[in-house]
Amino acid sequence: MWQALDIEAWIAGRRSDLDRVKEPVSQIIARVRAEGDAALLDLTKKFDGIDLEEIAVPKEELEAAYDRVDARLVESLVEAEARISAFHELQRGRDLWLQEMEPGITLGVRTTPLSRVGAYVPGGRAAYPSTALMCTVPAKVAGVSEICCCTPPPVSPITLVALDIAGVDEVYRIGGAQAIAAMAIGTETVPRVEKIVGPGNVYVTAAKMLLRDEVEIDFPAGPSEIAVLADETANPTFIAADILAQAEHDPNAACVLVTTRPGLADAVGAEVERMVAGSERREIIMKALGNSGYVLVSDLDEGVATIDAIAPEHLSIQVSDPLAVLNRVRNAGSIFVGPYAAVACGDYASGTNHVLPTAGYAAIYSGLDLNHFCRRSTVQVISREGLLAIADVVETIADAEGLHAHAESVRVRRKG
Ligand code: HSO
Ligand code: ZN
Repeated sequence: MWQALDIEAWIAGRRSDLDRVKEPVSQIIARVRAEGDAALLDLTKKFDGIDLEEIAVPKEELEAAYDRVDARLVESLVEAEARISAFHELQRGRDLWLQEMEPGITLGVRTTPLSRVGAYVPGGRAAYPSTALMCTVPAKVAGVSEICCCTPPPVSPITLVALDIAGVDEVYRIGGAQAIAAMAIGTETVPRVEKIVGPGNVYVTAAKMLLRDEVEIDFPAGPSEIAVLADETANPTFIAADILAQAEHDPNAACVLVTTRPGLADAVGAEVERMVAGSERREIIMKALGNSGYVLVSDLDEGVATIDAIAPEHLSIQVSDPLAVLNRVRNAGSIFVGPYAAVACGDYASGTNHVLPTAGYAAIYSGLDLNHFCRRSTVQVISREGLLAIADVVETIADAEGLHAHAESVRVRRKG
């Protein structure tokens, strides 16, 4: 079960699923575009097996959900929200900064939140109140004025409580590609949004990618992944536990151990086998382990290069000097440093975001943070003195481009 991986083939194979579903997802999008709510109701019947009476969850249902959720869980969600909120609050820059670059020329940046965003929160196999918080709390902190959420029915009261704690404005009982299409295009019930964030299965991810002309998206966030970079000092039980924690998400989850020590790969394999035997989610884990395994490297330099090639969603660094390695790794969605940084801490409650790029996209995208919910405008304040200081340069380049009206727009001001 625990196997050595041909890492190049493994990397090459993991994006192929998206192409396979492009055709059926395009058809779903076309139906939502043409038929609006009627398509949502029909597709929900077809894919979720549910005859929806209403697409929108009424406010009273959100409030009533608290009575159906254990008090300790409500408290934990409140505590997790506070930590996520605090960490994202730290990412807030100034709404406006201005800097005098030279006499008469002041430049700056003004940051404003998006107006309306949509969060996709997966359901199906399990309820994900943690994802409900991760998608919406940063939007709230950023100051987004309207936050809506789509999640597949039946919607768990736990998810509703989390969405209420985060202060979400609207919740819709729609899942899959049809939910992404509804938020991107708009229907009678679901007003369109400016940006969609949140993880999902391959259909959700394909819909996000296909609708990029119409809506801003965060990044592809599919089945969970972990890569562990470990040396001889690592604890095989801790590593196996982290591997199982991500493997239990999804049959398509993937876990890779990159190690300098063959004995450690064997020890982790033995621990994984021992732990999986007692797991409730054994079947899912076994399938995920089929996409997982270990890579032996000759030293940490090769290990770091291997991690960069994988660009994992989560990286766990289990070596004698993990902070030194931290500085050398470039591609990873979220990095967990040292033996006690269980990935589950970031999944739920330390405060970092668990909505992260997967399938190697960590090489080019950053995980969900405050920046995803803001846009920036550059600003310049130029006086006559400042204009005279750059007039010659602007006019000369504008004339060279043959754009004489540009040059003239500066020249006329020299006189006035
Ligand atoms: N590890 C998942 C997030 C999650 N974990 C939700 C538990 N619940 C993807 O990063
Ligand atoms: Zn997780």
